[in-house]
Amino acid sequence: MDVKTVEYDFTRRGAADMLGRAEHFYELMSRRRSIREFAPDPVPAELVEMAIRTAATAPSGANRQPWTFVMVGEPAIKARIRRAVEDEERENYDGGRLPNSWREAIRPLATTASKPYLEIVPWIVVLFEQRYSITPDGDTRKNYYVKESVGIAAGVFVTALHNMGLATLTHTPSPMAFLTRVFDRPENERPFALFPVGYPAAECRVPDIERKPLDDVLVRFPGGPAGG
Ligand code: IYR
Repeated sequence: MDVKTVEYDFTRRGAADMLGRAEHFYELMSRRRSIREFAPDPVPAELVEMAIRTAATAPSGANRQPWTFVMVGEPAIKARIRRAVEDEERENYDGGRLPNSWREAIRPLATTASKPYLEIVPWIVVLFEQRYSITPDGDTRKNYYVKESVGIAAGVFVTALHNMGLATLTHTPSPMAFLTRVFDRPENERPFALFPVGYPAAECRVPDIERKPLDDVLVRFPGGPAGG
């Protein structure tokens, strides 16, 4: 094989260190919430860039890294996004486009078509998936497991923001095709999700919802005593 390799720079830790780090990280992540009430306070661009840099470390099919992050701080564009999102969401909520079962499912979140935070937040990050790549010669090249790859990058992004003390909302305004036009993105890209990024408003409240207990999300196979 003529594939070039380099040594993997990996730290092997002791058991107590591992458990301590695992518990600390769980405590941190279990406090993360999606929020819909943001403070207008500015956030240095550098912090959002670090979160994007971190997100872009995600694994991806054939290492194609099939993602593009667009970062918006310009008030006029944020206002345009808010208008377009609210127009679509009014169709969903008030125009009857949301099926009743879906409406029921999101009722505990108390969401409405009104999205003022899209203008209040210092940044909006729009994540695009690259359905295929375009080479410098203009040829197209297939990407692999695009949704899975971009989904993992989105998870790392949300985690990086929370770890540095910022908050976000994973938002998939529906439909989101307008984002391709707003940012003049090429034909190979599709919007994947939109993330308002900032600090929570001082009076920020979140729905009183809970995470499933471990035993509801974990199947041990074969079964038997926990930790066995
Ligand atoms: N897109 C709408 C509705 C909505 C859908 C889901 I799934 C949610 O978890 C929350 C809301 C909106 O953004 O309001």
